[in-house]
Amino acid sequence: MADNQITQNKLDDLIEKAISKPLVSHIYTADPSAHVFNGKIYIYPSHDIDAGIPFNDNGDHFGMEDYHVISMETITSEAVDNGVALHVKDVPWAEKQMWAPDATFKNGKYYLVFPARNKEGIFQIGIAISDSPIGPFKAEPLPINGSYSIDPAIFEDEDGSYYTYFGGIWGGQLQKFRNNKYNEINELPKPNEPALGPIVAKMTDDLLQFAEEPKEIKIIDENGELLLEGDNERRFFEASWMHKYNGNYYFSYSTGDTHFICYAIGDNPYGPFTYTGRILNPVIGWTSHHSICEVEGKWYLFYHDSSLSNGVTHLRSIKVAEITYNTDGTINTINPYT
Ligand code: FUB
Repeated sequence: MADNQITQNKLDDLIEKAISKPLVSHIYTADPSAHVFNGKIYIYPSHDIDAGIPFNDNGDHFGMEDYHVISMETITSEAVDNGVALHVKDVPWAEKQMWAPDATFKNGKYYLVFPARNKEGIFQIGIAISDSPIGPFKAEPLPINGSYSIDPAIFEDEDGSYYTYFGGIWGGQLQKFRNNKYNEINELPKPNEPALGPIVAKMTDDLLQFAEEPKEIKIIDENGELLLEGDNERRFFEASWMHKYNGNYYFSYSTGDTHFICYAIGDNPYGPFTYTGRILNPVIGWTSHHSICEVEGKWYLFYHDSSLSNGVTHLRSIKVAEITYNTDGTINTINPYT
């Protein structure tokens, strides 16, 4: 939704009709990655602040500096802010812009995976470790070798393998990379060319490095053709997430400039994934970002909007809504303002 084009009356009406309230309202939060650890819900969001940087297409106004972990005893419980879990000043390789993180658990340790710009202004992805799901997390001295771009989502498959999905175009810099190599002259494909795909890499056993060369994921249409760059209501923009439902792999993502959360289904973690539909219609605010998590046998979409800040696009709030599946495995689209 083009937040700067909406009238105040329309905004008030949408806020009134919102299907969910912000989970926390004392700070701004976004990009929620939700997990259940030991029977309790933990949400790993970005922590939005007003860094005083003017709005641009590069997302420079998203000047976040730290992460807070939000926890909930149950899906209807009060959401608790557990304080600063990691600050950019404690990440040796990072300079700024602590964007959308995720977390996972293995062998008694919790791993926060997060993007930030390095001292040369290039986004990379780092790991920080804690004994507790709420941190504090200690950052590794260097980013993951060969990592780039934004929005990492780490997925544990049923065989115990872990995969990190990542990437985002425009401010997320994915268009500067081809075959995992940076070149300043690279730009987005033309509208009639295949869109850039998200990237996936299996992780090493210690979850600190990629175990393989990252691979570009194919998102195809119903005829098996790659989605085109001009197909911006369906093509990948940012905000990767992976979940498994009834044995199928659901890759979900944001279409960015058209503001949908969509999904595509495959039969293995690498794809190809066939575009299937929309999970979430546009929210108040430019960005849309989500995670999908099963809690006590029901499935939930964690997402954000800018209702609490009255439409300020970089001051967002995390929310949750139940998602439902049809018998054919399709997901019913959520309209965030009924
Ligand atoms: O929060 C900063 C950026 O906005 C994220 O990395 C994107 O997914 C979008 O939500």
